[in-house]
Amino acid sequence: MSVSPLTDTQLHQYRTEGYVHLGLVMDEATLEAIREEEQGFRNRKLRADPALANQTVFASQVCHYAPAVRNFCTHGPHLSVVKQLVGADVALWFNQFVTKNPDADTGRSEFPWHQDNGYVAIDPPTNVTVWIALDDVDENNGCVYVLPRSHEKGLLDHRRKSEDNWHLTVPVEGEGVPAVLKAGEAVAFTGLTLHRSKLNHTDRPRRAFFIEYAEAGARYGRTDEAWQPVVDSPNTWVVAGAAPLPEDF
Ligand SMILES: O=C(O)CCC(=O)C(=O)O
Repeated sequence: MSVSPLTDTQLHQYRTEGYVHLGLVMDEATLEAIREEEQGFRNRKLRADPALANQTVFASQVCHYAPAVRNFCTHGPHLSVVKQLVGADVALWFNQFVTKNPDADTGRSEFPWHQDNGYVAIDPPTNVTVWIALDDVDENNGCVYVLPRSHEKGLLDHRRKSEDNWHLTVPVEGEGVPAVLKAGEAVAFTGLTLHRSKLNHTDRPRRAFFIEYAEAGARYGRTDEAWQPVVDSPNTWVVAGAAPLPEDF
């Protein structure tokens, strides 16, 4: 399958609003293969911690272990559009399954407002997150909400949600816009776009997979660390173009 190039209007929306819908990016066979890989990670995690059955299950940097995911992240039909958003030199920088189990409305499956760069900053912040629904998602089962134009605020100061919760967050007023998607469809947003997801009120898991791509020449940094080239991170792979050679190569 192929993904239609973004029109000038869509590119303008991404630049001004901080997000854009990409439409269908995964065909049925890929979707099935990736769902099967997700199930494998989830089963393993649930065996280790049965309490996750009514919380969100995360499986990060799964490319090494999951060939269908790896093939999609490095050769998927969405990459042409990613190049439109990031530029010719693109590094696959992060990938993660996020499976929001029904939590019986206890609040444990909420993912609070944050910018992806609030966890690990990227410089320049031209990175994009491609968030792909593996199930149909809407307001009832915990779709992602984006806050239009929030990327214009720059990198915000994120704090732990609470002492016993590892999520980082910032105070936000407003609801945001729900990204209602069919399985296999994606929304793309910038590393500075505030987003969140609410509870899964259904009785079935809400499965999603997201990928972050950065400029291959970008640097990454956590608050207490010096900037490092993105390509020096062990999980990074350049999927288009090339990274610039460092001075001391
Ligand atoms: O998939 C979700 O519910 C939100 C996940 C998210 O925003 C993240 O992991 O950064």
